[in-house]
Amino acid sequence: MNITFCCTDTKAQPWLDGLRAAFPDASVEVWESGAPQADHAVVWAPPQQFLDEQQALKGLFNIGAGVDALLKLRLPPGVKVVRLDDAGMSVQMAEYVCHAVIRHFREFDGYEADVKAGKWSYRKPRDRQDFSIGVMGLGVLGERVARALRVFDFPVLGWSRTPKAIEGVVTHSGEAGFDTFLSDCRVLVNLLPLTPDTRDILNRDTLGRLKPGAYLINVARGAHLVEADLLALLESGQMAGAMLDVFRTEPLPAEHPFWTHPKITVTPHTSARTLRDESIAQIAGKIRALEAGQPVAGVVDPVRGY
Ligand code: NDP
Ligand code: OXD
Repeated sequence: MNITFCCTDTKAQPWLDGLRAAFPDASVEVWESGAPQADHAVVWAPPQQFLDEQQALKGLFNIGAGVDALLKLRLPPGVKVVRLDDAGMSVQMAEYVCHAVIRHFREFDGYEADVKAGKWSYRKPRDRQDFSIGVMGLGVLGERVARALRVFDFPVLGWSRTPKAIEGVVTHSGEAGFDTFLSDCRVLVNLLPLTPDTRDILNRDTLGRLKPGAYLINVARGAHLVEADLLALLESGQMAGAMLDVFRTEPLPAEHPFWTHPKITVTPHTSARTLRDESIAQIAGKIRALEAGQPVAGVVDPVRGY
């Protein structure tokens, strides 16, 4: 078997070592132009040239959960695009979102500023029942996040394309459920995949339908958010703040207003990192299943876009 590795911004050697250990009889090499045809590829944001040259691929294994960068490309005929299923990401996402929610709810930024100014001050406890949190996207990551938030007794709502049942979470689905979902949220967490249906979904209209003083946590993709609309809603006081991990341009350009905005906290696309060992083990299992003609979890539907 021939496995090729083509991952932008990724140190190749540890991945090659792990994949070679999992498949001692296979050839596992970093892709270069003109390389022999491979059976499977392990990829992150590969160039179009890679796919144009590797037309015999059976499996294209993305080392992340989001496949938007991959689905923009022309794919080899019949190839299965396979995403990472959790592989240690959902617990990280739950940590990040719970941290963001609690930091905002408990006003820890304000306490930090007071302490820096040598001030011993109290803020009035907020009403938890008035802090309903809506999770957009109830897939592998969104469901874990919704369940984690319930542990702190916040009212939690969820929104997905098709109906879902999650204990303790009020769920809505599709276009029909979107308005009720939005109007019941004080905090909005975005965990949707980036597809033609979800691009720009966080905009002046949708964010404006949240409860007054709303807070946004975007951990999915930068292109979900119309950045100028968020700035306008923060300026008008309609929204209270945002914690953002993803941006339309990454790295976030030096002159971007988000860096220094007093109501925005930014992190560098780090809310749920790909964990190498877990990912190699998962991809190896999926390659074996595919080779054996068995069903493989996490196969992407290119028409649906995720
Ligand atoms: P999944 O594919 O498992 O889940 C996607 C969810 O979104 C599903 O519940 C799906 O509905 C819902 N959905 C899709 N389209 C629509 C729509 N048009 N309207 C309403 N709901 C919709 O994805 P994951 O949970 O694994 O990951 C989500 C995203 O998180 C990834 O695509 C990626 O972009 C981002 N991500 C970000 C990371 C970071 O570090 N910042 C790390 C990892 C992922 P249904 O259940 O009905 O299919
Ligand atoms: C992913 C990501 O999609 O890291 O996995 O953003």
